[in-house]
Amino acid sequence: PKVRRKKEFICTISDDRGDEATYAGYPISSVATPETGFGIGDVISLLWFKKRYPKWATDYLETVIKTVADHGPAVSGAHNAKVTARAGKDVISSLVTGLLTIGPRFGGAIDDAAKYFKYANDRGMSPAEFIDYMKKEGKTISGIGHRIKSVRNPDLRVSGLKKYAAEHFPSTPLLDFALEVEKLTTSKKDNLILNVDGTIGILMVDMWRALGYSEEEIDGFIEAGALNAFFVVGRSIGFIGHILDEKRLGMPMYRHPTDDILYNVELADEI
Ligand code: Q5B
Repeated sequence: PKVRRKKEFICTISDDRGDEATYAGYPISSVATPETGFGIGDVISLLWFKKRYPKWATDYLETVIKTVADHGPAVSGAHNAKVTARAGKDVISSLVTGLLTIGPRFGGAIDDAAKYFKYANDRGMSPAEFIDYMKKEGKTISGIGHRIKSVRNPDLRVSGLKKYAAEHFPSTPLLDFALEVEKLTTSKKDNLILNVDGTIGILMVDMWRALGYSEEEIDGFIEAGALNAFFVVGRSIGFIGHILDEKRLGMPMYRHPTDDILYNVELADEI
């Protein structure tokens, strides 16, 4: 009998063995040129989720990418990327230092927002019970809160995403739940709004449910980190912009002013 050689790698998303490589079965030429009607949302749905999504869903993916592309030079990641570029490093090194700041507080709360809001909603918790549950767990609510945005200074990116969903999604039950949670959190503190990370993650769950995915499949996407990946792809565009800006401006090496640092050093004890 024939014995198949054990393969070291398995690939289920693309194939480069023919004349032309394919994305989930679609030849690149049928995806890449404008006249074929595929956008970057289609490329993502093919390569990340191995499905061709309807236009309302790929347009949502593209809306997310465009929405998170940049939020100015002051945010954690852009700051890191700028400082690194000014230390004379190349685009890739500078980009990576920016990306490494994406995490639970900055830009990387999307997966956990989807996870915890979905968890609460799946179990029929009320908004108040959810807030209580997170408090008991000793966790801040991912997707809630913003450093500068608040009820009085609303985040228009969030308004844009909500408007898109209202006009194009079949329904938004998880967003509706999150907005009830937001009513309670903002009644305690003005800046505890449903933020851009939270809105993206929660609407992604609503999108996947409307597309017919099972709860297990959606949980799998969240556990794999697929949602934060949207922030990574989108914000890379902005970080690269800031890095090129530094190089264009020929900015010198950055050193933080010492008068902005509280030096509080005591003589170390001897052991
Ligand atoms: N408190 C975002 O906090 C921030 C609470 C909370 C319960 C919460 C904070 C937070 C969850 C993570 C999250 C995504 C760190 C944010 C983004 C992209 C961005 C960024 C940009 C872009 C802001 C003060 C008091 C404390 C806290 C309580 C705060 N958040 N309680 N659940 N979620 N959120 N991140 O203002 O009693 O005084 O001790 O961690 O979703 O990253 O533009 O900047 O596009 O680049 O610094 O938009 O909300 O306040 O942390 O000192 O908290 O509020 O327990 O209570 P702040 P903190 P107390 S979007």
